[in-house]
Amino acid sequence: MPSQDYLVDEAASFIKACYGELNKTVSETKERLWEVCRDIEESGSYTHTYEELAHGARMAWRNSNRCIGRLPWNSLKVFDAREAQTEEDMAGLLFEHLRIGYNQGKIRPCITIFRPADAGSDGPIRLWNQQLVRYAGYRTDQGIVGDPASADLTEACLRLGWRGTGTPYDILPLVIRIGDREPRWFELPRESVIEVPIRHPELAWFEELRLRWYAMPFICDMLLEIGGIRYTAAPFNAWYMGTEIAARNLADPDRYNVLPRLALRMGLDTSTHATLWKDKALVELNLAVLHSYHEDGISMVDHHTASDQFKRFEHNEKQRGRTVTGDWGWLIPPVSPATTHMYHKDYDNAVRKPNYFRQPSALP
Ligand code: HEM
Ligand code: NRG
Repeated sequence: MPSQDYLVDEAASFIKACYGELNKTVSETKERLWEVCRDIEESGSYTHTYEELAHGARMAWRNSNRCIGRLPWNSLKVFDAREAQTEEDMAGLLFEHLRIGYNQGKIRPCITIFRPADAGSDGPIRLWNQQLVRYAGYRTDQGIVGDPASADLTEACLRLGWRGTGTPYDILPLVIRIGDREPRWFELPRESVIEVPIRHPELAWFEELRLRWYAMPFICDMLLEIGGIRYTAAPFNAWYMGTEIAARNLADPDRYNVLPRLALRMGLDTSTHATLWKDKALVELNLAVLHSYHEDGISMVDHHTASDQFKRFEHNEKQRGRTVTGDWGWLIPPVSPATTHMYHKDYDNAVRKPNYFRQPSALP
């Protein structure tokens, strides 16, 4: 548990910043500061109002140095799930969030916030999934079948008694653990898990590669810290930038590694790097992913548009009298990075709060 001094300092600087941005009066701010300090002294902690929670989660997105998608930070929809007690209740709320966030393809950025680490007597809530929808990765003698990034979670799920069908695209269950209770797993409602078969606008044979990805990223494993309060389960979703799927998930040698297969089908000379066969295959794969999501009516942004939007975010922040922090190595896209403005400037990678943080893996 954080010390009381830490909590008071963090809480006070958050309340001042938050209330300032929300144009609260000086007396309202003072009153809330007094109340928060009193609560921390009396009980060791304090509870955010819905307004503080919602604006805090939005500030945390604005402060996410690795995120290129921050332009609409102030439109994040915030679901307050601090009252949820049982694993069943939590699973139900997350499946509801999945539907509302997906919104039939017109994706809305949303977050569900469960009770923080030191509230309640059961210990912290953790979701074991990296993302709500992810493909299993089975370790076999012939290597991994499915997504290698999910190999550990897949083994943990198998130990809990879950069984997949062994395809490269099995959807993992949601796993929730409250404190040191037994972890519980829930199969996702099939009808809410939308997937996109990847095809190419010109190359008709492309679909024979049988590549697919799920519609929407829904991060489950980060810790949201607002005013010294640590929300260990605060899963959020928005939409994909095409390169995340086409240049990384499907292309990385230690993920689905499809470039060699794709290059072969394209008839490229793979005998030497100098033919740029990887680059040629990458471009067609990126085109195919953008085309498929677009044709299916599912929100997705290409990396050039995302970079223009990030420029607008930088402009907006300047207008508001704030500076933008960023992690250059993450902001630049993994294909054609030097075509974006971010490539040609420096970013201050200072960590501001509220923010989303990596936390130790919850897996046993
Ligand atoms: C990272 C895009 C919305 C928080 C990223 C990355 C991309 C991205 C491309 C780098 C991911 C990687 O290389 O693995 C977008 C787009 C969004 C969006 C297109 C559409 C609106 C959000 C939202 C949040 C968020 C709603 C939180 C409320 C983050 C965080 C990271 C990140 C915390 C760093 C993740 C890590 O350290 O692994 N985003 N994002 N993003 N984004 Fe966003
Ligand atoms: N690269 C990961 C997802 C990381 C977050 N990206 C977003 N977030 N677009 C992947 O699954 O490829 N978001 O909230 O939209």
